[in-house]
Amino acid sequence: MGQIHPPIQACNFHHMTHNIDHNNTFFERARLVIPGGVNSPVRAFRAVGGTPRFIQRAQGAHFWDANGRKYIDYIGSWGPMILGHGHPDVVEAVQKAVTQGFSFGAPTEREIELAEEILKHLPSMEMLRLVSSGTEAGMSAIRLARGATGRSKIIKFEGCYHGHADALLVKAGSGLATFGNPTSAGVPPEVVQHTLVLEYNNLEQLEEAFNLYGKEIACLMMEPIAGNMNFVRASVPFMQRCRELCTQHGALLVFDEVMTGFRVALGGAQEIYAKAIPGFRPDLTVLGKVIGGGMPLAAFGGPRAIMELMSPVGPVYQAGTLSGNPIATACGLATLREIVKPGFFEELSAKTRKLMDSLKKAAANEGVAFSVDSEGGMFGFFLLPRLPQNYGQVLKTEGAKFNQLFHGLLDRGVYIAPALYEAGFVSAAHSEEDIEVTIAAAQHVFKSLRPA
Ligand code: KE4
Repeated sequence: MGQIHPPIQACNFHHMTHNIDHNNTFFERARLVIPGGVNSPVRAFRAVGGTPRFIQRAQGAHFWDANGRKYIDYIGSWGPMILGHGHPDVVEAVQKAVTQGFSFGAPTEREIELAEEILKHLPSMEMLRLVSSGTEAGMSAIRLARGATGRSKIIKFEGCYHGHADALLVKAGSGLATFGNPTSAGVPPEVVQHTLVLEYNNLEQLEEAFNLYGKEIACLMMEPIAGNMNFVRASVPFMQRCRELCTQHGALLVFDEVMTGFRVALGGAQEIYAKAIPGFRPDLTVLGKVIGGGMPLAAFGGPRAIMELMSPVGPVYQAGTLSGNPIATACGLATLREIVKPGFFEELSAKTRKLMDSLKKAAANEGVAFSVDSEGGMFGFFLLPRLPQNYGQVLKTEGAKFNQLFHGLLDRGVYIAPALYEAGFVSAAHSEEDIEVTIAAAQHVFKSLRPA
């Protein structure tokens, strides 16, 4: 007689029946039809090894994998899920939106509402354009900076990621302030010949680059707090110099706040730097993740004089079938309406900082070198005695140790980023209990990481 199937509702979770690991089954099937079995490389667990978890559903601070295993989620879709998964007001807004139509290819009121809401919190921006991904927003901002200045060269920093547009897939050149080489196959050298890659927080290289090429530089693009090398802050003196040199040479300062926007503070990282540097503001800002609430939505914006260079008003072309998509704008707007509520960021910041301080203490108890940092609902930690200031220092982390930490936590139901150069995220849905469970799990793992 065939296997007696459990009641239908249990089937949804593909419980580990007869020791079948459904994550593995899905992964093998996925790899036959999708490169690496994933639609974005970091999800494949290649850096940490093991089988990616195929997520069946998520709720609050948790999600469940194909075996019905529950995890505390510190990825939050790499930033968007700042409220946690399935916030009732966001679900309701999206459900209502889908009954009114999925996509029109024509303007809607909600795009205006979302634009107005975003602009309310970012005084450096008077206008913005909605697009469908951070890559698209970053790529468009570069094109706009080049159109606005009539210049071709751009500066970026090693360890910062601004999406996968060709001109940005560049690694540092050989010597100081030399032009970059492609980090990816398929990017012709001439496409990156105008991209200068400098070391983050390196004042000397910054000065040299502007001395050599100042009048040819269209923009300097940076993550103000670099979440793509886990969590590295631009020092205030460095940030001040970026601003001064851009102003002095007529280059635009482009803040890539796809990850930090509406995540580290309501006004993003630029609000934090404006507190340290009076009158500070970037020229252009790139946004994504939180403003879409988990749906495909991103944006770039700045002063009216620059933004009105964008088609159809000005000569810089950019377009998108699903830009400002009505379901995505409903999701983004409902998300923003929650995070603007009084006390939201204070509470999120305190919870995130408590988690970091507790992890640091747990590591210290086992003599494990561990440094932490956080801002708002974004955090980073390093198996290093001190916080790194640039990509080279981040890479001093022993990969094997990180992998041990990653899998030790994963086995205890705590899901952190499967790569040591990625940041982590706490949501409003993470409870005191979630934090306690995480700390307890980390205490176990740090014991196994105790130095010999
Ligand atoms: P998307 O094209 O992935 O929406 O955004 C690109 C991007 C731009 N700028 C910053 C600062 C970003 O962090 C990102 C995307 N972040 C990665 C996580 N490090 C997304 C995760 C992934 O690539 O799957």
